[in-house]
Amino acid sequence: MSFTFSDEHIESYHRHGYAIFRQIFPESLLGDLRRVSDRAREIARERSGGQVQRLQPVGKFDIDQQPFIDYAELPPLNDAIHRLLTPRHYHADSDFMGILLEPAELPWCTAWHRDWRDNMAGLPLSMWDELFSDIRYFNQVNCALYDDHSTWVVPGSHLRRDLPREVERFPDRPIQPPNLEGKNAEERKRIFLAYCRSMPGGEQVILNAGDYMLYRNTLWHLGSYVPYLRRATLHDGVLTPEFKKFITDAVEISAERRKAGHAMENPNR
Ligand SMILES: O=C(O)CCC(=O)C(=O)O
Ligand SMILES: [Fe+2]
Repeated sequence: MSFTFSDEHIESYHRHGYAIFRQIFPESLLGDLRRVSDRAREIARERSGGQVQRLQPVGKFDIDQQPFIDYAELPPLNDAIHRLLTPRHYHADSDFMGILLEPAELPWCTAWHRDWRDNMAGLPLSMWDELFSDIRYFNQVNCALYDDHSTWVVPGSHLRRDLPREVERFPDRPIQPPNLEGKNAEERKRIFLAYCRSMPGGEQVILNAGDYMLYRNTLWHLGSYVPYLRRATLHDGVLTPEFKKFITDAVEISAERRKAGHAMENPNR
């Protein structure tokens, strides 16, 4: 059945920190987006090697932009975003939208993190902490062009700071990903799976091709990647003018403060 927006999407977003608009894409658009994502993969690997995680923003590269424009304009998607958030929220900003890709050679995963808090060295913690529950900020998208179960989340963690069991699991900053050094592909997969599962309350998100997941990036989450499952997942922000300014400022401020030797602050100390 094709997609229909309902109150359950709103409820899921606020309660769990994410909502999935299942099968919101027409087949033809999915095909066009897959075609340009092949080009994105080529460019990303040429520039950054086979283990590269993403190409971002896609608007900066020599790729046919028409499918991204069609994605940006898709009426049922814009309607769902506006009903779930507000009419001021918009997606597919060409300075931001990217594509997440599978690695060419070896499995790996990111560390468990909350975006802008645990993955931005140098950014003052207060910048994140003050805006943490403000719905104008921190809305993000993974939109799967192929089946994708790379992403893990701790549902509901966007509603609160860290629980004692999370502090106990990750007492230090920066949070380390699993150590995969010197391991073969099979061992890496096994080790990272244990790491994903070691987070209390962590759950793997299952997206099928054509599913659009909108989530609070203040959730605890991570990405886990294997070379044998093709991945092309649009990685987008649902922005407001305020959030766009935050992103620009945060990138600049963190770079300056890193240069000045500021380490990552520990929210639990
Ligand atoms: O690959 C994913 O789905 C998540 C990636 C992520 O959380 C990140 O790079 O900050
Ligand atoms: Fe993230």
